[in-house]
Amino acid sequence: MDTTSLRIGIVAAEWNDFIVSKLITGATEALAEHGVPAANVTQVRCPGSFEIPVVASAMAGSGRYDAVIALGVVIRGETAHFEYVSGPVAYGLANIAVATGVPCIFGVLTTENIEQALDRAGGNFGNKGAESATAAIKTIAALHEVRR
Ligand code: INI
Repeated sequence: MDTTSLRIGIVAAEWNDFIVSKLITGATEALAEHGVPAANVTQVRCPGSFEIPVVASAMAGSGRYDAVIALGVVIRGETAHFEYVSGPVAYGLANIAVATGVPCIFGVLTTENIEQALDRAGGNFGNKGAESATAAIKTIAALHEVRR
């Protein structure tokens, strides 16, 4: 697959920006390694992870992106409504992807504490942003395969 013409949308939450910014870096660096030009990658920020689906929906529905990567960090210890934020984001993205046919990658960390999040944002357990970029490329390739 020619990755140089792929257009990728990234929607990232502002909450926990000191961790989310590491996910964004991981995603953009991985996209570049996969051959996607930086000019083809659009980044949009939204207030919190709960707002990710509505922005992802607009991006996916616009016809301007081959995939949307959603990045955020939801930490249980900081909110009593952890499930009310993380669940809708996950299910929202899955529903948008199926409804539009545009992959919406779930790169939202849902962790018990900050340490677990940092471990997955370039720490001991890799970078979920980079993994999300790879998942986007692989899913686009899979869809090319079944649609041709
Ligand atoms: N948003 C996050 O992205 N991560 C969090 O950990 C978080 N906590 O802890 O509350 C969070 N809350 C904000 C939420 O996503 C919405 O922006 C807010 O409820 C307004 O709709």
